[in-house]
Amino acid sequence: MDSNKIVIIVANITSCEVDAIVNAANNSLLGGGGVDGAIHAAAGPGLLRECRTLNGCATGDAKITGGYKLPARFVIHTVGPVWNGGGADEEALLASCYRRCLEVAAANGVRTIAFPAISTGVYGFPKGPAARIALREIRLGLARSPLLEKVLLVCFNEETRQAYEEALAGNDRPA
Ligand code: AR6
Repeated sequence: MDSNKIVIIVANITSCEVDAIVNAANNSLLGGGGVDGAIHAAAGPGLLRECRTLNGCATGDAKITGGYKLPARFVIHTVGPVWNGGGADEEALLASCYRRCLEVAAANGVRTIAFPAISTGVYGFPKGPAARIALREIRLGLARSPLLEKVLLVCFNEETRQAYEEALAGNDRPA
């Protein structure tokens, strides 16, 4: 069953040995804080050089680069929505991030991929709803892409891990 391919881990995503790691970036794709800063620091300056050629990225979309000094071969950069209370299409935009990352991954032969909890840091998206959206889109993506063997949900804190565990068990509270 596809759910067996989804693994929740607590880790620094920069150390994940997968084909591709996902970056929760901003529209410029030129770096920032949080997971974006950690990925650029670990990948080295080659990543920023390649990002400069991409002309940024729309919210909800994704673009791929090399992984440079990272163990991952690729970085898939996506731009999550800033949480504004829920009335500005945030849920659809976050779903689009996961969907586009998985499409870009499939188009590049990616078999193993690691996601951070997109938008749930600086961008303020509530962790429970974000976890449910992530799981729903990843399950749909797994059903569409038989090549995908493993999807890591990488948590940087206990709250995020809890949100994923609850969403995966299906015993979470409704949004
Ligand atoms: N590994 C895994 N997860 C991490 C790591 C890491 N090394 N570092 C942070 N997280 P955030 P956003 C978690 O703020 O909310 C940047 O400045 C973090 O605990 O990195 O999408 C960009 O340039 C949280 O659960 O991303 C944008 O301007 C999750 O990653 C803006 O932040 C996302 O937190 C994007 O905000």
